[in-house]
Amino acid sequence: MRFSLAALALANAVTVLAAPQVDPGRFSCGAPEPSAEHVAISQAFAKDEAMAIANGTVTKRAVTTIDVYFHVVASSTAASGGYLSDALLNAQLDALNAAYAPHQYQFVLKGIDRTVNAAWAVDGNGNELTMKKALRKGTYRSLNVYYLKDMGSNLGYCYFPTTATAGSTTYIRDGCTVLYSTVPGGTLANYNKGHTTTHEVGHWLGLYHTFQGGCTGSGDSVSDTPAQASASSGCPVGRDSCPSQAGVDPIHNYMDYSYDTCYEEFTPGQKARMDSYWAAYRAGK
Ligand SMILES: *[C@@H]1O[C@H](CO)[C@@H](O)[C@H](O)[C@H]1NC(C)=O
Ligand SMILES: [Ca+2]
Ligand SMILES: [Zn+2]
Repeated sequence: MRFSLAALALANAVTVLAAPQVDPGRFSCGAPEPSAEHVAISQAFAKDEAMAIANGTVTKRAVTTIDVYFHVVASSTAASGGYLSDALLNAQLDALNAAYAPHQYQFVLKGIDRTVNAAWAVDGNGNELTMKKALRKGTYRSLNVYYLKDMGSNLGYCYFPTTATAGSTTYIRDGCTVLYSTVPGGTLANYNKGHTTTHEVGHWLGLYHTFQGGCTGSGDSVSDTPAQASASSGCPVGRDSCPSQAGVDPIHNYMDYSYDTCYEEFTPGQKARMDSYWAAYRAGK
């Protein structure tokens, strides 16, 4: 599909261009720009979602349970090499579940594996597919998260749901890659409560950034997230980057770029969108 190829090209472009250090003052996500085709799918979903939100169907849905595999890809067995402990990974799972529980999503940890590989532990040097081929588990409805020692200037990236034949590049690539130090208790100040993973999993479930598309047009294709000109940084309460549009910036939304302590919510519209993508692309796979 064109989307997969575009995503692949963009993801490569992002990682190749990534600078060799993280700016601790700034969240940066390397998820690919959604293709026009993907945006069209989101907009087609929006019509049915509006009705389902209005008539209360969305909140009455059963809990969706998602199997999770955490893959630790470290440069050494030292904590500073990215070798995350079970305690830290369990805290990460708890943070993820706390964020998604109000929206009837539950993540069940099915496995943890750890690999010491200095090349794989650095994102953006052409090893992504080889690493994932070796480590990916479950099916297209299973969430695979790879915690790497070095992500360049990104804190994480993830792939949107799409049509993926088992064994294809799109399928193997599917999942989220996250900087190890963002887990709860991790060393990255302001981003160490586990919500980089929450944000990336939002992409995995079909959500775009709240600032997608800026102030005009369909934005993130979700009607109850106010339009936003650009990513927020920190926790700028009252920021109103699209003054001619309704609402202040959704700085507390997990799909903005705020500090972990600033993040609070997904909206009903985002919950409905995740359900739409889940039903169409991942459920039953
Ligand atoms: C609510 O809306 C959804 C989505 O359009 C629809 O499938 C469902 O039948 C509606 N339920 C009721 C009770 O109206
Ligand atoms: Ca919106
Ligand atoms: Zn993102």
